[in-house]
Amino acid sequence: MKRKIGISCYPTVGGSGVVATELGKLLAEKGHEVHFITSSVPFRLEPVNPNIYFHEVEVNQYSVFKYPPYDLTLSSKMAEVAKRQELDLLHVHYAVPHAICAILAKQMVGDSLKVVTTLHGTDITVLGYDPALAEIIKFGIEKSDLVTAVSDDLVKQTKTLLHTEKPIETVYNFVDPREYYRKDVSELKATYGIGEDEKVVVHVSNFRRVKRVPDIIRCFRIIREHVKAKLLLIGDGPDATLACHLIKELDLKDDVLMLGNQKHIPELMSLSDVMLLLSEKESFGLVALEAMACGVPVIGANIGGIPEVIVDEETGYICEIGDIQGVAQKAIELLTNKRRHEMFAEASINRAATVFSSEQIVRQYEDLYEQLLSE
Ligand code: GMT
Repeated sequence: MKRKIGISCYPTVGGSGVVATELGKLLAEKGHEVHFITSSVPFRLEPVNPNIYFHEVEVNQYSVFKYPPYDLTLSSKMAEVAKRQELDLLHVHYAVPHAICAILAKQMVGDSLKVVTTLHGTDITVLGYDPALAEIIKFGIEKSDLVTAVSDDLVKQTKTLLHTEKPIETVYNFVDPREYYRKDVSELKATYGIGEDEKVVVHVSNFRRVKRVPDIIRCFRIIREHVKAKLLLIGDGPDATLACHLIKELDLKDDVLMLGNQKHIPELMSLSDVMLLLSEKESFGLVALEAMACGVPVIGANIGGIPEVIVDEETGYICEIGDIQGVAQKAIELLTNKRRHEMFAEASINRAATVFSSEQIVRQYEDLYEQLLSE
């Protein structure tokens, strides 16, 4: 059945915003009416689709407020859009503030409006430890009509940390195979000044401390001692300056390309040979999946949802956090053993297409919506 769905997320660069936006786009393609209710146009919301609407949450500044009331404005906007457009449900990404705002909106609209909350990680693995926020996160989860999380590990962590019995469904993140596949980019490689004979190691993140970008750079130093290679660092964030200093200090300037935030991720993945994702917190690791879909084996940390995405010794390797030497050795092995690299690349593509295909995951969300709305 075609439904009217409101979606709220953090619209800026980041896995949760990407997943929420891609989900909205795919639901719209399938004929559902999708209303994005966010502070700005989500950055991946590009193609035109008559089923997609955007409602901007504009927070007015009043001198009586020390802090602009974003959460209240969002709740009010959600309620207004839900009433006007007769939405069936609000699918919100992150418990705080989005689930809380949706619950408030539901109180304004009435019980027929359902609230679906997807947990992406940081609200549990970081904010969940903050005593000032734990209670409200728990409230947001328990009062939602349906809660999903992006990995089994996140489900487990949420239940343990917040002491909640609320059923939480795992719905994995996904990639759209029409966008994420290995492309022919031999010319592009040359435009980046990367030689035909050079291997490419890639890392994509928001350069927060938890991503352990210095570990990536230190690993690359060891890799480069054995293999002719370049390191692509994609993304930006608090540790970008630290990364620059370390690159200089380790005399790697000529072999590291710091590209900042980039839009054409499938093309950049397609010129890469191995991805490193060595975070100390990662509920899923969407970038690992994006790499796999483009035939790039990933070496990831044994943390959070990463081992649910990467199959150790099959699509990549799982290493312990901080094991720089071990990661470097695995990377060198993959970059120098052509047969093994081909096997891992093929297995990565297959896994992305079977376990994490957008078609399958979007259907899973649709089935959950239907179950909820027919209760
Ligand atoms: O990783 C981040 O810092 C960004 C964060 C977000 O809100 O986009 O990512 C979280 O959600 C992604 C999409 O579900 C997951 O792939 C990331 O693993 C998760 N990040 C963390 O758990 C640290």
